[in-house]
Amino acid sequence: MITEAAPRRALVTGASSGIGAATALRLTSEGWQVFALARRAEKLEHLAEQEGIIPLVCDVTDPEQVAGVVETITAAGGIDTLINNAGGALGVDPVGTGKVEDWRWMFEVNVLGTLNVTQAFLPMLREHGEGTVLNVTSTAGYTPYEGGGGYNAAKYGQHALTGVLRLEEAEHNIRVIDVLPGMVHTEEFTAKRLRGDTAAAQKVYAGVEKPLVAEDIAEVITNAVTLPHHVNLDQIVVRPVAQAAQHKVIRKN
Ligand code: 8X3
Repeated sequence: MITEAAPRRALVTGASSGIGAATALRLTSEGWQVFALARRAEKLEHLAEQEGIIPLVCDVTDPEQVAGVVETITAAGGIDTLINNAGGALGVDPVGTGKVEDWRWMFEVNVLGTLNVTQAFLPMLREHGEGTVLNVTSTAGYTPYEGGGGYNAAKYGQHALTGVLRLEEAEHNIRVIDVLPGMVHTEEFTAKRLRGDTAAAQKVYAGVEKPLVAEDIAEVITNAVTLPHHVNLDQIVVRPVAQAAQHKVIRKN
């Protein structure tokens, strides 16, 4: 008798735009069922139309809201894969003058958001028997750069959390993957970091012929989570060719 394998099921946080939205779309195009999580309902509308995507509104920094999402997803059949993508940067100030509230926000969303969602879903992933956690951190998580300040600190923190989780959860057969993107040209990331200064945001990518786009990272994520479960790509650093290192970006005029 031929039986069809059950579809894989993932939760993607920060799914309303950029890497998160592209990942939700890419996974569903491969037959996955995806719970797409974001803070703002109206930003999820475009995904709600996609077959295979179930949008869920939730702020990952609020443990009560996250607990509600666990209930909803449990009732809907659960997940085998958690993709912690929610995060972001705010400001490019030097350490000497950086704003504590910016640092706090970055720590909340990148580190504590990942912690909240991971803690909430670990029992489900352990019970599944072949769970996967994939955290989207950043090259800012292992290379400091001027103006990186709070973002570097937060991403180093999230990167460390990811490494510890891999060590602790191996005995529960949960693989833990760290994807560290470099320069990715998305609608929101740099605009938010530069507090809406879109002209300055454009300059970040000026002359870079082919920065990465969200779909590139979505492809990397999809490949990593669809490999046989015993294959764990611990850390995947993804940069455009034009960004050989944080400080070395090839720009053409
Ligand atoms: C984004 C990469 O280079 O802006 O996470 O720090 S970078």
